Amino acid sequence: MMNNENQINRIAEIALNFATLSAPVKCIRYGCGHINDTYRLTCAGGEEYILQRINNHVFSNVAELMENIVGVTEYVASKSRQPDSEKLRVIRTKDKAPYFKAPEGYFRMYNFISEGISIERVPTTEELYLSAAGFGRFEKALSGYPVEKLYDSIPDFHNTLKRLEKFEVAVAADKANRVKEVSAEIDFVRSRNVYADAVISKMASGDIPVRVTHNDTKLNNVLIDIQGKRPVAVIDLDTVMRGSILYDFGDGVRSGTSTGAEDERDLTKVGFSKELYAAFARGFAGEAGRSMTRTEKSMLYFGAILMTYECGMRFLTDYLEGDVYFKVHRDAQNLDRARTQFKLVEEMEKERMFMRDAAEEYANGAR
Ligand code: ADP
Ligand code: GN1
Ligand code: MG
Repeated sequence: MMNNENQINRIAEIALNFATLSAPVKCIRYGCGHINDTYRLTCAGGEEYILQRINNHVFSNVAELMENIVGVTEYVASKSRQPDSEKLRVIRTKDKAPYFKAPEGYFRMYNFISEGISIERVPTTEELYLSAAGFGRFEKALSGYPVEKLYDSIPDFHNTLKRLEKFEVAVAADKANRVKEVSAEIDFVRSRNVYADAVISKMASGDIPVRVTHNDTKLNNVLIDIQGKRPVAVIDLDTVMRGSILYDFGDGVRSGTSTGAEDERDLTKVGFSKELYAAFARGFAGEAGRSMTRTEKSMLYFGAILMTYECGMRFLTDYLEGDVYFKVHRDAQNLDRARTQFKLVEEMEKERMFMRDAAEEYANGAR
């Protein structure tokens, strides 16, 4: 194993393969994503970049993944009147390729967007409103993007039924010998199994439209300018593919409306905030509500319950499989993550009428 300093030096060396404006001088680990290895790179002329080692275990076809991302970033940029520095752009290698294959894996580079920040704690209502508006605007910008141009970077990503099957396989296999510790959590997943089919069956029948969606609208995947009171950019485009707008509304609510951290151990700190929910619904629906169908508007709230249930199930599956998917930094972190999600599901279920009415009202009021 390389020590940290050698590893960083090696990353800086890899950066030399990309067409940066001046030579790389400094590189630090950056962000709190669960999937890729992210570095912030500073160059001699002061320009900054994001350099990422793509998680090839999660994204098996990097060429297709990067074709998606180049297409989407160029399209979204063409729809926006923001300055170029605020638009996410793939920085090519010196050979003009969208990624670089090193012995350590696949790397890609983006411009570093410094005009906004992503929120990594419980947001204020204003911060969540701006983040939601950023995601809503992104949906709107992508509404004309041809679905058929996109590869499924992770097939069946939000097919909750398949997620449930995978979960049952993990329970039966009990690879990490952890089933005995988590019978209450396993029961929780099984008790809500009717949720799993609700959206995919409606997408299959055409009752819910298939759209180009982000599919990972977690709060730290959007950059906002708090002083300027505006959203800046949506990032982490690995999962942009065919999906439902319910997923994007839902995952934003999942990650933005909890009163505690995603991996909080003290569940008394974790709860669903109605005030934060209203802020998210106002921001998201205010931007994207106009183009939603009646069925979508009436099911937005369910997207939130579904995404929270699915995410909790995914954390629990990973815990049972021995923590092979999501990055973990301590013991039982995936189990703690699953527990917070299940607590949120229970609280959302109690507030479902409020959630449904508020989201529908904001979506109907959208101009
Ligand atoms: P992961 O897939 O691991 O979640 P992300 O692409 O979300 O990786 O990047 C991790 C974090 O790095 C983000 O949450 C954000 O804080 C930061 N980040 C990523 N890309 C940029 C960018 N172009 N400009 C500024 N910050 C960025
Ligand atoms: C992962 O990459 P990141 O940290 O933004 C995951 C999401 C989960 C989220 C839970 C590609 O998102 O689906 O909802 O963790 N991304 C992928 O925090 O699996
Ligand atoms: Mg991310």
